[in-house]
Amino acid sequence: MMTTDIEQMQSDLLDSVSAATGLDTLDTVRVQALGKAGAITALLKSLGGMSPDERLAQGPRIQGLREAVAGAIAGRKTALERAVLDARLARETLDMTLPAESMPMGSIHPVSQVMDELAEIFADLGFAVATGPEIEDDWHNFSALNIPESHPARAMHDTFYLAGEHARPMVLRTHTSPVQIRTMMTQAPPLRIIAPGRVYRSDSDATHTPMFHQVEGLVIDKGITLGHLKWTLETFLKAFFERDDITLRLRPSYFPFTEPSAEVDVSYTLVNGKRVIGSGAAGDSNTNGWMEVLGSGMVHPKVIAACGLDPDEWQGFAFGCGIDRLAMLKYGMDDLRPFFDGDIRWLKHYGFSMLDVPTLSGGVGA
Ligand code: 2NL
Repeated sequence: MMTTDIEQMQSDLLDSVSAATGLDTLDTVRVQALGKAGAITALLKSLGGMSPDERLAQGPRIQGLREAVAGAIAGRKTALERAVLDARLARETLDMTLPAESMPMGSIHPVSQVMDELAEIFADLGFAVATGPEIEDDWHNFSALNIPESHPARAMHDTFYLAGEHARPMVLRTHTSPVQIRTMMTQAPPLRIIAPGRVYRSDSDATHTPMFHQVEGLVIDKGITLGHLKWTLETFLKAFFERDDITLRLRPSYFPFTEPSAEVDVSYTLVNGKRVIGSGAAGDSNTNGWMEVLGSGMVHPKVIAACGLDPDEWQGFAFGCGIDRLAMLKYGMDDLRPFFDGDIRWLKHYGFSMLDVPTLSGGVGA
């Protein structure tokens, strides 16, 4: 083939490439030139039948033609795609200033709602919210809390132990107390904190789930007494259940980490067969009673000392309770298990609007 023919072919093909106004037309040009039966492909094939001298002369020309045309096609393709995208971007505009057409359909889980309520109520009393790891070593979860190696709470059937070799045995925390231990060890007293969060126990039936939620509270200061504990819990429970007719009963109890220890009961009244927190107390035993809601006590001197503080200088009180149980009592659920099923119908029924932010001024459970 003559040089002029190749030059003519190149200029014709480049013209076709520039003339292509759409990706389809461009692809037709590509097939005609470089496809299986394309003109350039035919030229490349013809190299095989040439004499070595001829091939040496024609090869570079044909390859040059192929490169020029392939390059032009690629360039044109990029430009056309860019034009398509630009057209789409110009067409598909969003007016970000328009109001929303409908509200998002998610809802706030009752556990989250109650956690927010607790944070709000205790913030008003000067408590900060503290958090910590859910995987703990056995010192922070047990030893620092005066729970000896032999204590039943450490037994395999209650605690989830992590497999593998660790410097200390690792567990899924069985309460949020290790958060308070860590706070006592890193922050100078006086302290007022609540520690809400997930806790784990190897237990599963109608009233127990292997993961549940707990909140603990801790005050460390000078001259703290059981009187401060009782006032704080009474103020908290009145704010939480949003009624003033709440009577507390403190019963002597035992926890390794508090001395003395007290279980806290609140009075309830039977209304249509359901227990409603408030009023009653003594009176008719058929319609009134006491319900246990919290465990509490004065922080054991050994626990204060384990955290590096002098128990003769610093004292305090602590308490703990289940958040899931608090939610059930306040919002009238009678089964714990649906809390963790993620059933959209249950959430629709018991969930809260994300605009329903608990505030003391607006009512924490509004
Ligand atoms: C219950 C009882 C309680 C505590 C938790 C605590 C934490 C520290 C020191 C001392 Cl760091 N005490 N926490 C105290 C008394 C009771 O929980 O029945 N929970 C479900």
